[in-house]
Amino acid sequence: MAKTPTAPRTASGGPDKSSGRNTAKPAITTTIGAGGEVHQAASAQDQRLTTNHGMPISDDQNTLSAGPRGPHLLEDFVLREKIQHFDHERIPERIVHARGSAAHGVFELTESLADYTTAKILTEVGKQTEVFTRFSTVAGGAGSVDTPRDVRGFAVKMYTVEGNWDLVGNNIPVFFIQDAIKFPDLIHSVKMEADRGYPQAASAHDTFWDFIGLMPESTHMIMWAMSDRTIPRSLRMIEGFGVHTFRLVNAAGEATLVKFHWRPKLGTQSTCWDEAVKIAGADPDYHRRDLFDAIDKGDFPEWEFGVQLLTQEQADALPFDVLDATKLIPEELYPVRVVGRMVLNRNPDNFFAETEQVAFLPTNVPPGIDFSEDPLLQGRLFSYQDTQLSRLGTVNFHQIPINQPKGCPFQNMQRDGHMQMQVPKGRANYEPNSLAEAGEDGGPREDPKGGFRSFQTPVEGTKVRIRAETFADHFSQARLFFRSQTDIEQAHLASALVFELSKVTLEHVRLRVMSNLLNVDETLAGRVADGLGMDLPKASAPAAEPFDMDDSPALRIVGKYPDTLKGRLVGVLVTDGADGKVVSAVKAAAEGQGAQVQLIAPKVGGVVLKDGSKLKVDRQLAGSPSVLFDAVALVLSEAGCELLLGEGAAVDFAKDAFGHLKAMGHTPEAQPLLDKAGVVADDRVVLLGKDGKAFVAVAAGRQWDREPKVRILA
Ligand code: HDE
Repeated sequence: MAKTPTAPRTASGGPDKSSGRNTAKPAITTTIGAGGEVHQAASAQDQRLTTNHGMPISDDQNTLSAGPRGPHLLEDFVLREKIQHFDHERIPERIVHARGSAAHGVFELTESLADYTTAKILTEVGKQTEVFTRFSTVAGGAGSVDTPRDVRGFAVKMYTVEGNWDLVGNNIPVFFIQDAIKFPDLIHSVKMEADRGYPQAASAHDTFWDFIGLMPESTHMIMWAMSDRTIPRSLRMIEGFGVHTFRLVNAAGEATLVKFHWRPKLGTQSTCWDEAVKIAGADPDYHRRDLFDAIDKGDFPEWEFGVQLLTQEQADALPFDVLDATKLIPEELYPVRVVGRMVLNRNPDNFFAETEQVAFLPTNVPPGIDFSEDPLLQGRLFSYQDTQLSRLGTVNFHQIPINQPKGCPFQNMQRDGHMQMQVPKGRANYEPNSLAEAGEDGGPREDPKGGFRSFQTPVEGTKVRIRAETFADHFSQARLFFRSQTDIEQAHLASALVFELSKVTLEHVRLRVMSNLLNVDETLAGRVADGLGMDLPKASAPAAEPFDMDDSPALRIVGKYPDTLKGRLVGVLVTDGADGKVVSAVKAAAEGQGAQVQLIAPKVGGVVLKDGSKLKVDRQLAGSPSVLFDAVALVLSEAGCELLLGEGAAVDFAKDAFGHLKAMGHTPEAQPLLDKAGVVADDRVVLLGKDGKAFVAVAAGRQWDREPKVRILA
């Protein structure tokens, strides 16, 4: 039986960040071993460096050699162990979702779903359940950048009292394909091309669009993938969706169909495409850093947890099949009922041990939650367990601390295997057994009542390889998505298509994609064709005639997010001779609205203000382009501005802030720089007053009507 794993703690009770390092002042470290035994390291003696087998090391700087200038000796087990361990540090990265960032937190239920499910996590209001949530990009490798145009994974492991519940979702509620058997093809097509090994983390290339054009079922997801959803501002600002239809099963054995949703309290927010591209160079770890920093500062990201519930009869009455993962259920038809919340409040102590080794399994559901027959989900139920075996290398991956159930014990008759960490006692490794009759421990037993039971769906059929006819409509919901967007979002979506297809070198591939787009919306197809400078082909023949649905405003981002600076970063560019009062006023005003503020100067050592005092700054200008901030203020002196006119990084700072539609506050002395950068005053370009109020009043959000002045959209 496993004991609850406990993170190493210092004597003061906080996570011990220095554990295992040679610190000047040794901490008292308490750890609980796999067998439950408590280890305490209290003295400097116990802080000493040892081999993996506990032998104290006298010299970690010099290899054992035959004389000071002689060859190394094979007997140096200290060197061999260290180098050999290092040689084996890497494990295979995930085939998809390789690049991820994660955090610990809690889930709390706010409304009981006891009428629908027996799962305790969904019935015990107020109970806090530990969670570990990993966000990811899909296509890029583990070392790729954070801001490609890509779907984001949103995987939550909830350590419930009835076993782990892994809700392994994405930030988009639908998927590219309907049947799991197409997944390897989809992923091969989007990853770097097989012969040339590029592009990394980008869908804008031949093979991806070739596959997409030939798979019209992907069209709805393509609408989402080309929308601003795939260039998020922050992982704290993305939605999460379980994607598939699942079942909730209540005490009477009745099932209700359910879709799961996570909604960020900060709203769903995005970057501009040009901004995302530039962030990739300026800070490849943009999202990872943002999440880590926010949690580190105590600014904990939070999501609402919601469900869409419907009976089988209600599902049958819909004009699409709820088992088809390329379809969503419009919230206007079945509203999202918010029944809980998740707060991420602790960064991982170790990236590899936790973020890399966490293994999500869609098969992890507590009793009372069950799968549907969605053919994509059915395939996933096999794939995840399987992939962990090659990634983590053993059937015992569930014993890795981050994967162990924390809310309850795990115990069964499975034994041995690579990396067995437990020491099971006794000889009851089979069942049934009658060892208890002789006074021995007979081990755990099945629980026919409380244990997991599959919902008894009646099933009958002929063995076939066939796609259900109810899956044939590939375009109606793509149309719904496009037509439900605001003008700004439609323009971004069309421009994204133009950008991606412009990177496609095979003309017939572009034409085929456009022939599918014609079935979505003729104006969209026309705008894309125009942007590409190509004639429109004939529409492809749809497998089922698309139909119009009522717009779903819930599918928009623009206009929906809260008008707040909370969770946002404001950059203040200062020069020598600047007015310190203005700097302080802007900082106080922005912080008062919940923003973080960073000061930037031409030199990291800081600036000398107008009154002769020295001001420390956080960043140096060349390494801090405005793409890293949500709004910027330029507090320049006349001489400082004069100097910056000859500094490309300063001109770009202003030009990009304007081009990315951000709020800009400035002192009158900054005007020459704004002029050089092509900044034209509008509602979000304001003079900085003594109190910073005018600036913070406009600092949240973007000046959308500026966009047509700075770029040509499709
Ligand atoms: Fe995954 N997916 N997937 N996927 N997926 C993996 O599992 C797979 C799908 C998702 O942070 C892999 O542990 C198949 C849909 C996330 O560790 C692998 C199919 C959705 C993560 C795998 C799908 C997802 C993965 C790779 C088609 C949204 C990252 C490493 C049937 C609902 C989890 C791993 C993390 C990871 C297979 C489709 C989400 C290979 C076969 C649909 C968030 O098992």
